[in-house]
Amino acid sequence: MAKSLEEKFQQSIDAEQKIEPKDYMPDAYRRNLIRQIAQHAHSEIIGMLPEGNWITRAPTLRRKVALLAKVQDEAGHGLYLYSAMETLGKSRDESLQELIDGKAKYSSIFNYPTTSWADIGAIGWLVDGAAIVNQVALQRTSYGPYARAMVRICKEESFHQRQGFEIMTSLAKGTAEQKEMAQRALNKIWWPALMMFGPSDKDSVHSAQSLKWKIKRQSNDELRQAFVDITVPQAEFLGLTIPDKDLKWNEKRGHYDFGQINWEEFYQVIKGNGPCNKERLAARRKAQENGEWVKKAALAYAEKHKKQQAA
Ligand code: FAQ
Repeated sequence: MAKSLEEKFQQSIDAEQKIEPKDYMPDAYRRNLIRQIAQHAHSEIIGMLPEGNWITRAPTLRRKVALLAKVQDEAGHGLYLYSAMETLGKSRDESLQELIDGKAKYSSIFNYPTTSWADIGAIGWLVDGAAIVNQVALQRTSYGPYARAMVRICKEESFHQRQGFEIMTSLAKGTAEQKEMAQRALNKIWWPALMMFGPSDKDSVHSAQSLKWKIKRQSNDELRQAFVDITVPQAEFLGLTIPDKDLKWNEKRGHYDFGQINWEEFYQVIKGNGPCNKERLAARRKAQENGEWVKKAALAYAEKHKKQQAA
């Protein structure tokens, strides 16, 4: 009996062949990818805000240049991701509108405030560190344009992580007050960083199908565990304490055991009730309004250029 299109599609996925924009794909695969890539792109753009807040207050010119470059890279990541999403037929304008209307999600982590310079170090170390663990796996995602965007993004994220870890090293090896700042930042960002990997596997809505389609290559809990295992020795190197009394090496499992995540907090944040959700969306809305004239001018110029080429 002839194989259905869906069966052939799954066969290509199982054979590790990349799906490209013009290939057949089930509608649900397309919708799921658009959802995940858009959420990812929005995270990059909203993610510029907490760190952007500290560019003018970076303690040295060297720190300022590095932070400026990092925040600019995040805009670039947003751009690659929106472009990958557009190959699936969803326009960037429509997707951005959903973000500023509060209908689209972006990573929960960016709804926490950055109140000290140490928070900038902890974001680079932990947030970019978590992003790398997730995104290294996504380099092997089944959709070609998303996988290729990830390769480039991972290279840049690794610079970001080192930038943060270097800030944390300076603070942790500095005065008692500086070490205390670093510890407070770790206390604040540790649990929200673990939440970045999404709900536990038993509560994840999309994981089973996404893993079957190889959109995701590892489950939320597997990635979270990998992040904990990588990060604990880094905290030890810094002489800082991870704020989890249940954290301990489990010889039998070959992994660290860790405490319960506050899922109530996670769901409140993704529902829009985190400490900075309203502020983040207001900032995006303002940027959209202020940039409208630039967009119009650029589009008018492109149109004029097209007419001249055609004449
Ligand atoms: N925050 O069924 P699942 C960065 C939602 S890195 C908010 O498990 P899925 C770099 C999820 O969308 C951060 N919402 O979902 C950077 C779904 O809701 P929906 C971005 C979350 O997709 C660093 C519902 O919960 N990275 O930005 C979160 O299979 C520094 C059920 O969850 C990515 O997006 C959350 N933490 O797994 C930038 C990576 N977790 O859509 C600036 C790509 C879950 O049905 C500065 N994304 N939800 O309404 C992924 O790998 C996946 O989408 C997961 C979630 C793992 C995030």
